Amino acid sequence: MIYVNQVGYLSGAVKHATISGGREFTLHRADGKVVLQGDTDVPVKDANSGEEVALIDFTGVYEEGEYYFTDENGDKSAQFTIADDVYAPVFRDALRMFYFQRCGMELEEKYAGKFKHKACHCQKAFYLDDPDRKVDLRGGWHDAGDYGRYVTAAAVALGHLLYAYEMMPDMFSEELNIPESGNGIPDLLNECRYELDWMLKMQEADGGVHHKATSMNFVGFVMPEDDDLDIVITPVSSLATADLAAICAMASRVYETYDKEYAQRLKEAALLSGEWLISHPAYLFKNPDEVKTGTYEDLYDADERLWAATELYRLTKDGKYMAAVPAIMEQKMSLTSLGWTDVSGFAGMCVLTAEKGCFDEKNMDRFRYRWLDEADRLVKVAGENGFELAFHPSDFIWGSNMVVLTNAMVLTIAHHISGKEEYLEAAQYQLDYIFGRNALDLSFVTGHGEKAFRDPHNRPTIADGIEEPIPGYVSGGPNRSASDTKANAELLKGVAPMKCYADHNLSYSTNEITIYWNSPLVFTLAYISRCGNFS
Ligand code: G3I
Ligand code: 9MR
Ligand code: ZN
Repeated sequence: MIYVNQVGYLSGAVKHATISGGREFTLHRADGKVVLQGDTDVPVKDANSGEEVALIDFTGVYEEGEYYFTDENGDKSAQFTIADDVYAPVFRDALRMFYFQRCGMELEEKYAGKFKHKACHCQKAFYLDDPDRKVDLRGGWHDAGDYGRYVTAAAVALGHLLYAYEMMPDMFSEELNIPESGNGIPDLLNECRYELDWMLKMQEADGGVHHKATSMNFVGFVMPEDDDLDIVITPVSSLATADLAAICAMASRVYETYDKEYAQRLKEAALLSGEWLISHPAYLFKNPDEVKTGTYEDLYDADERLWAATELYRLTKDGKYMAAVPAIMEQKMSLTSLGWTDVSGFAGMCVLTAEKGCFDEKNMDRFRYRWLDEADRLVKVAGENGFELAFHPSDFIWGSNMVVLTNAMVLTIAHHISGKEEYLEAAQYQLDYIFGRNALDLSFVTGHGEKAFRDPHNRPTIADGIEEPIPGYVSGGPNRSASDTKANAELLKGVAPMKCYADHNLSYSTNEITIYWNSPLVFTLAYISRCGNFS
């Protein structure tokens, strides 16, 4: 068996495949013509997949075209492409995913094709701690396969996307066929504004930000417009408040070129939440008893406060925001993590990508060392296993594909600040895994790759009566602690971590989709498409 990146390889990039159950390989053109033959080093046992595997390096094959491998048993790998623009279609679909997540507006056929649907969740939402108070909360993106909208999840998705735009604006000039296309503003900014506008509605006049807006219970498998459950807004949390302060400060900087008024509005919102943070202690979030939807439980708000402080400082240069930073940095946090529980990596990105002289050298160095240390660790772990995945068995948690993709982000940013190619190569291997170089022989992105997953836990996909899923969605991925009816401790007894997965729409703990699992794919693809064609 030979596992490949089924979407394909950039002509000039490092090209690896993984072979299992043998050593001999043959690379063919799609018409069968043999291009390369060889055998690998002695296979070694890979703890993540439980297989004996070895590496195939075919970096020297540059010619554009369609290819496949066979092994000594004649087994054929998935077909793949080598080309300079090989990631353009998946990049576009991964970005258009956010349009399909839009809430509160009709998705018209001219933009959504057969995946069109009517406007959803247009009713007023009410406040849990003041039920007579109601508000128009239309807008934003559905978080995931459910129809909830959660501020901390939103901020993280926006963080990945807006940093991608800020660092690589040239990668986002293509129009995405969304309603705002052609208005003179890059479509990534149009799309992100849809979410930012909703987030602003979650902010109180005193700056506090409500944690989430969902129904009391998860609705059944219906189209969004058929979900008529009441929408409840849960209390303010310091997590949501800090995340809003951070992302609005960051967004204010990014939108400044295109819309000064909007940038000003974002800045005011950021400052307001910034003040709230200074005068309030930690208000963490626990689901109120009657609310059963996602919690995004996070017992620690220091990393959110750190992200807010660095972004607010970068925007205003007001020293009061940085005053608390050294103390915060003494606390336990990674300074490289880019997920919703630990956002301290966004503080890292803020500092490391800032204009020269913005942050003092001592702060910069601290972030730089931690970042490069983590990137070195990832390179080392990747080098020690058969799929060159920077994972140990314990890393296969709920949403493991987000960890793979944010690891790829850490590596690309390390490449950005150091220029060391080994970081970029390791980032490519993480992307290879997502696109099918894994022991499931499966691409984790719908519609991209010969054997792409097809049955996500995504309510519209389940309810729309259309055979195939919307293309461009990232699956949560293997989860060794899976806990649903299609993947759970009993069914997965003895199954290797990388195979703890079910391509089934009931498997929410391995096969759901979310905005913040797509967003790091967008970042990684932008970076690799731009810089990965180097060897
Ligand atoms: O970090 C620990 C790890 O140390 C431990 O070894 C491992 C063992 O299970 O657990 C890890 O924590 C897991 C955590 O995700 C990691 O982020 C928890 O078990 C796991 O239950 C938790 O899952 C979260 C899930 O909600 C359930 O709370 C996912 O991260 C989170 O993405 C997901 O989010 C849901 C929303 O609530 C609702 N909308 C859909 C969305 C996606 O599934
Ligand atoms: O659809 C829900 C999904 O978005 C969540 O991630 C998941 C875990 O909280 O829950 C899903 O909803 C299920 C609920 O938890 C239990 N009853 C069945 C629901 C649909 O599968
Ligand atoms: Zn909706």
